[in-house]
Amino acid sequence: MLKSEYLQRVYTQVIARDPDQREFHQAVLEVLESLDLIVEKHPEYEKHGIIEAFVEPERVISFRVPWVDDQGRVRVNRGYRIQFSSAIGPYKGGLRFHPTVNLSILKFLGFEQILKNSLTGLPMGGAKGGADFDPKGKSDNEVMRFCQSFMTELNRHIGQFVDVPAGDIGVGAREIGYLFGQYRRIRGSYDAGVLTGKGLAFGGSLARTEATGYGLCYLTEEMLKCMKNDSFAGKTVVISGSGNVAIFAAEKATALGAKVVALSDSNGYIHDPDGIKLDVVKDIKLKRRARIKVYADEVPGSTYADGFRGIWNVPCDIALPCATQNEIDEETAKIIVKNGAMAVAEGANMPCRPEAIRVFQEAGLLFAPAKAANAGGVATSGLEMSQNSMRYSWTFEEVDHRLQEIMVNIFHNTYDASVECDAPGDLVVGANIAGFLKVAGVMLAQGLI
Ligand code: NDP
Ligand code: 2IT
Repeated sequence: MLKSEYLQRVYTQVIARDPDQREFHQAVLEVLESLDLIVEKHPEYEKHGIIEAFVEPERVISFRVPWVDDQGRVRVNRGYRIQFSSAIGPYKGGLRFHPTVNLSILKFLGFEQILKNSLTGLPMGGAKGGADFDPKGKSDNEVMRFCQSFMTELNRHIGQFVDVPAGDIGVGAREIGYLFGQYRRIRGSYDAGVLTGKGLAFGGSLARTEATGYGLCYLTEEMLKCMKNDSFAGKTVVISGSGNVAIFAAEKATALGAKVVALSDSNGYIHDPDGIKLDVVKDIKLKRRARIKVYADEVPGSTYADGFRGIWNVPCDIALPCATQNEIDEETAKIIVKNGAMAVAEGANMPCRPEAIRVFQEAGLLFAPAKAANAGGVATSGLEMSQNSMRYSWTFEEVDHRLQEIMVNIFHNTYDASVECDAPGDLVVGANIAGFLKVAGVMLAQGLI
């Protein structure tokens, strides 16, 4: 139950409107619990209906995506784009292609994206989209035909000043290339800034591929330094997932002196007590698009076990969940604590259930929430948009340096906000409030209501 009668009323209405959207309810409740600490000081929010508007997407687009498989059969998937908030800039956020995609998941992701993008300090609104299409086991040609069909519908809703999609689960450089090609053909215009995560030869930014994982480690390093006078050096790290975010988080954690000993995919996990060999992982996952299990076949001394949750039985100092939402529940969190971890930072979006976060915080672990910790990806997307507008490219070092600055600033703004609302060190509260105050201020200033 929320303390504020106003916030409780808004939350009750969110549930009544869409009773089945559990992930969305979860994301909204977490933010409203944080706002409960400040809402009394801001009667203007209720007067102007700010919270009611904030939890309702500006636009929800749903469409049919027909495509032809390699056997010549017509398949039909469902595509979406949730344009959640354009208060502080054009809608911005990734596209997810995964069989579990539905409105609840995309609304939670779009909602969190508003606050995450606000924290970056760059002018980007919040959005998310995708389809219940499973790229696994599909040929390149099938993926291409799917992307072309998806963009044939999506193109009318996006643009560099309107809505700028990027990648997420199941959408990487290959998919963005096909999507951009179709956009360009349909529109007859080279609008590089309409998508981010593009190939380097057609307007992509150096360091965008690495950005989410690197950014996660930059923020975590700053958190360790400022809150525990410590660092990654000499620490044992476990990272779930083995996709874009996980691989580059492992690369940066290793560069900062840590030893990464486990990675996973949706089938199981690998454990390499000597430290994961990233060149092998990159070859398996990025080049061969094979399963993580192959690592244990090829690297002596490493082991594979079925079941992706088992990875959290591997003891670590720092846990970086980088796979998907709600993979760490209360019981799993207790195992991580019992095994002696000191910090958890979310590379994935909402990988920890609320009860798990409580377990970490009550046990005194440092906890960095996704909105702050994984904002480096979208921040670098913002830098890609800047470079596209200038028709110019920065070097890897320039982009990486800006990314580091942004992540350090996000940590401090988040930490300071937690102190200001009497929850010092609670970065969940800090990220929600620091992100929200800016968006709410703009909604009031623009008179959206
Ligand atoms: P990828 O598609 O590159 O990799 C996803 C990884 O997570 C794979 O190892 C995949 O395993 C695993 N995974 C996906 N779904 C599930 C599931 N239901 N259960 C168990 N494992 C699963 O995606 P990203 O690395 O880009 O994304 C990972 C997370 O990071 C997501 O939460 C995403 O929203 C978030 N994120 C991504 C950003 C980006 O820039 N890409 C930016 C900020 C956050 P398998 O191969 O078996 O499916
Ligand atoms: O969740 C995320 O922040 C992303 N998938 C990246 C979005 C983006 O627009 O770069």
